[in-house]
Amino acid sequence: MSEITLYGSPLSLYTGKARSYLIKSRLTYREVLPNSPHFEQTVLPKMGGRRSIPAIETATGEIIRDGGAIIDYYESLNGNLFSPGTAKQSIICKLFDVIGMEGLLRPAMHYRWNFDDFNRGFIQFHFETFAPSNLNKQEMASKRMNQMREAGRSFGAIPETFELVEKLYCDLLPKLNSHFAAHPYLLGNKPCIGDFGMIAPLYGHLGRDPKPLSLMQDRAICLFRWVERMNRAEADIGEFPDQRDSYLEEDKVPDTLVEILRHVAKDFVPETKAACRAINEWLQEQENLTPNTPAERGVGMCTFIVEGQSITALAQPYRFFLLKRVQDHYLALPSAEQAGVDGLLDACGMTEVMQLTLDREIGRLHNREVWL
Ligand SMILES: N[C@@H](CCC(=O)N[C@@H](CS)C(=O)NCC(=O)O)C(=O)O
Repeated sequence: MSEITLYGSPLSLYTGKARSYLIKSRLTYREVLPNSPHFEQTVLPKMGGRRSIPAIETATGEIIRDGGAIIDYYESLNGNLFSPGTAKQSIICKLFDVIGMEGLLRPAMHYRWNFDDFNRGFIQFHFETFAPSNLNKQEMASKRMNQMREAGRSFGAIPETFELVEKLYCDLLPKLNSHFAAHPYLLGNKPCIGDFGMIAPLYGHLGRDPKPLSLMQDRAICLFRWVERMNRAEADIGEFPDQRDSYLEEDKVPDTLVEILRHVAKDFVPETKAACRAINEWLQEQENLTPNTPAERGVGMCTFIVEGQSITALAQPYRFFLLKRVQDHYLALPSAEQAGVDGLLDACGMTEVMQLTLDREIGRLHNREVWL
């Protein structure tokens, strides 16, 4: 019998992160859709009132909801196997985790939901598989698909921004490709937490749905190879001369990553600033936000400018829950190491996000992110 049950779906963005981690850790698991009576009766009640995937059920029956929490759980058991220990690499690794989880939602949703001619049948098939056999699959799928289509709009992918979203993503592809032409993973020959964050948008949506998959295969072969590699237990680095299973030496962060981050910063930084402001304003208005109240996915909208274009998107507390981990890690570094990190973040155009904090902290309780 398998040790771990992963509740997820092949097309789910966040499941891709947890799955890849389980695969790379060589943990034995079986993946099932969250639609069984066992899921409804035993798993869901322990998910903190939020029906999201991924979630896992451990061999001892413990339920963990949230891709990041699943990885934290196994990283602490495995001696932080995929967390580099040096200053710059650990900061960059954690930053890529935030970007993967929160910073590429617009292209991920745009390339799924706004190319019906390419994607419709493929997406419909998967959404129908979520429906338990006693329910009307088509009806359930179309209701859920409409909700997700709307979620894409709430992340800022609307007709007015399509051109910009495509331009930013199409400019990102060759930068990612150049990196993965030189290195199998973000920080060398071994995946790190940042790779697991990035695989979330780059597998389930951008590396699997027909439209963006063809774009990736056409324009970014080495990026596509990384997507494959992230879903294989072995290192899968045959095309590289160096076969060692380790991070780059001497805390090296390749220039190709700096290039990627500089590009991502173009919308990640203004969006994070605007979301921070919006969430802090929202917090000020809350008179009765008692400790341990769940932090919902979005608390209102925020507007920001990217390359002269206005974008309005959901302000998501989860971004800051993850970002705080980068900030806390930085603050715990000796000052000499902080100075090195400062120079690197500056070169990446990411200095500002390190200073953006919410007025109230977020923690986790009973499988939910909560306001402390
Ligand atoms: N922070 C969560 C997000 C999970 C999430 O939003 N999953 C999507 C599918 S990819 C989902 O279940 N959405 C439904 C919902 O949130 O209600 C994680 O990292 O696991």
